[in-house]
Amino acid sequence: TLNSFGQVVVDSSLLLSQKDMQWWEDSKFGLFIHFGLYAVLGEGEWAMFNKRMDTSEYGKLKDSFAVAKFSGKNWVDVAKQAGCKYMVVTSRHHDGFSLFNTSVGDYNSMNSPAKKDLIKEYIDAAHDAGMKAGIYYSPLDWRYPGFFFPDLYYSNALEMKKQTYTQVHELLSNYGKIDILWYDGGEDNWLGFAGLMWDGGKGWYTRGFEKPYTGKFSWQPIKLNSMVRALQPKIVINPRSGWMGDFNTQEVTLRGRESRPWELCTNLSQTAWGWTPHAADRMMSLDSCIRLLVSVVCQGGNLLLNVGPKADGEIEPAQVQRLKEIGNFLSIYGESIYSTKGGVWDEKWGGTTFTEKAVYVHILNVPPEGKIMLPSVSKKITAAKYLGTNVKVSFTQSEGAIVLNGITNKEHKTDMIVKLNLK
Ligand code: FUL
Repeated sequence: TLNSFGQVVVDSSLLLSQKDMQWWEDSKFGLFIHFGLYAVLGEGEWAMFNKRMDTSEYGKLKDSFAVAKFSGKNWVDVAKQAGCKYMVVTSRHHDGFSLFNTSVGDYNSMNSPAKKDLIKEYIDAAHDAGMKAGIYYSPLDWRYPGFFFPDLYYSNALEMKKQTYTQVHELLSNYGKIDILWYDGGEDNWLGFAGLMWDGGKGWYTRGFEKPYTGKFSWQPIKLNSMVRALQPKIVINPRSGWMGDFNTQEVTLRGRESRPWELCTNLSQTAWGWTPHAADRMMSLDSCIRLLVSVVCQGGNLLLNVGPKADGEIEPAQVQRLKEIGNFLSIYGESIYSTKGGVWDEKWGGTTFTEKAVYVHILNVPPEGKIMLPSVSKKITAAKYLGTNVKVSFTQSEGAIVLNGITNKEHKTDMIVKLNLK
């Protein structure tokens, strides 16, 4: 259960039960939304850091944050049309600007021309639509010089930590039921991060690999998440607070099957998580989206696909269109995705998903001899057809194996799905 930084606190006492995780595991597909001041600049959500902007310079973006086209309902509608069963929206990224009504300072959307609590509008709309609602929150805040060096900048470290406890408390108290808490940048080992570190505008430091930080300025992730469980007992928590969380995250690169629930997050546009002017030009094709979703689900994971709305709060029509196309695929073939378990996976041709009643063979590449061999199942196969058609597929079932024959690319689609009915 190592995270991408190599370490998380492994402690299973706060974990949700399998039963309480079931809806999340069945969901398979979620919509991630990165929105904040960075959308105004259009250079990605890391712009403040990448351009070495200090808070007063970057903070000016607040005056243009008007979100004239923002509609929480619209975001939720887009997710629904995409076939997503849950959403995760940034309430505050590493730049420290909050999209909600908070008692911590005035660096938030209430004090911008937007004059609204975007998180409230989003959560209300999600509740109305029966969409599972998740919140992304970054404990890490670039506004605090020395964020990488809590042992050198005590007061900043303490303030940042206090802010995290207060804001997480607000987010989980003020909006009713929250289904997912998606931390980011709260791994407890910033001191172990190698390379060049920005000290909030005061200068740059180089640090080598060191041990994870567990000193007194640590977030104390067990304590933090005990508070979370007390406020929202059934909330699904990711591992980026420094505690292992209820599932593992993979980011952008698909690493494949894991021994516990897992989710791949990636971006529809191959630019940045926050909006850029090139976002629509660099979107994944529909084929790539479907292949990715199928690859993830055959290996037992969830896909959390991101879009970054424009500064005015609108998700670009071209991106909405692509999401709808995915939704269209799911409206026809969803039974082979939702509420299934991951089966076999073979880079060469594809993989399987299964339920009690069926095995779904996802053929992403037609094999040369038109033949696919699968490990056998204890139940009897009563029929084999291309999903959504009446076209039969010839097969044999023996004790050792299932063999599908005569698979051709005649009717090749991105994902040819053969449904094997089980009895
Ligand atoms: C990363 C962040 O640094 C990115 O900006 C983005 O939010 C991604 C989902 O997680 O760690």
